[in-house]
Amino acid sequence: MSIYVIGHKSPDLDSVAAAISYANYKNKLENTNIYTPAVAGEINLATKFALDKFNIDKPEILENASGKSVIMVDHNEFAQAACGIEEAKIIEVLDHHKVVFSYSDPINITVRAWGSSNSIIYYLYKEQNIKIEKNMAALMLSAVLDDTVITKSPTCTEKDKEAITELANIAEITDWQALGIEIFKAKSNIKDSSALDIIKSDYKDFDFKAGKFGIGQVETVDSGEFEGREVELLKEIKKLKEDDNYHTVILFITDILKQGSVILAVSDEPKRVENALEIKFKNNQTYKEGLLSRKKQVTPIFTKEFDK
Ligand SMILES: [Mn+2]
Repeated sequence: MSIYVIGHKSPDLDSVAAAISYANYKNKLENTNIYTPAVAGEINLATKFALDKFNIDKPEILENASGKSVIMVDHNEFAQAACGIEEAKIIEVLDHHKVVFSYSDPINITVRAWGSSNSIIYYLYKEQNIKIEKNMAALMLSAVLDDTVITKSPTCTEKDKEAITELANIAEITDWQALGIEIFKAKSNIKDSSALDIIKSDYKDFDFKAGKFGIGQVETVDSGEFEGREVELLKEIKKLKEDDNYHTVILFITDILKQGSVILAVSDEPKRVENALEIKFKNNQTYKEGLLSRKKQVTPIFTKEFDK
């Protein structure tokens, strides 16, 4: 019997790396091999880059979690989890997002308000004195760099910075900033990506009282790659909204060097979205200086406005 360790749908690098590193940790801790990393969908460009670079296998895709034993990592909302999660046996949760989790059985839940799931997992390895292989450390480091936007994100904590320094040591990577830039360059390489791939590369559903929200974010070091694709992206956003009955679908194209986001949105209540984010749309798009983090600067505001 396998226990699947799995991150959220539209998996990002932290989510996939957490599945791999936490399964490895649990297997070593319990001297077993029942913990199997899995992904809830196709991996994105940053994830592919890191897995290829550090020679780590892509986890299998778990199409349906129904009837399976599962550890949820890097998420705790059923709206973001693999299909069939309602009928899965949940063993454990490890995460760094706002908690909306509720379950019928007592289980272990590890949540820290840190910048990356892999920072938490790193501290567990350390606490238990479990050796981290060089390539595993490099993958975990990549995930922390990605989730904390190379420490520039407002979500980055001292714990994340410590994890970065120590993981870089173990991985024998002297210039972790350069690795971070490489990861974000891989993400910006979207020439061959369809509009839907771009929207879904880091995309989360939220079930608010006002309705279902889909919030996508692309972080780039070269927003020029996205210029001229706004119309095509908006067309896909509109289609997604209609097909899946969303209240709002919104995409943030965040330039981490310019420190701001282009925002594309289609909503049942665009005025409320404008007021909440203190923006003004023109043809369903706008730019917001200083907006970098979905988790810190968007989700709390939307929860307050649309989940009351
Ligand atoms: Mn994460």
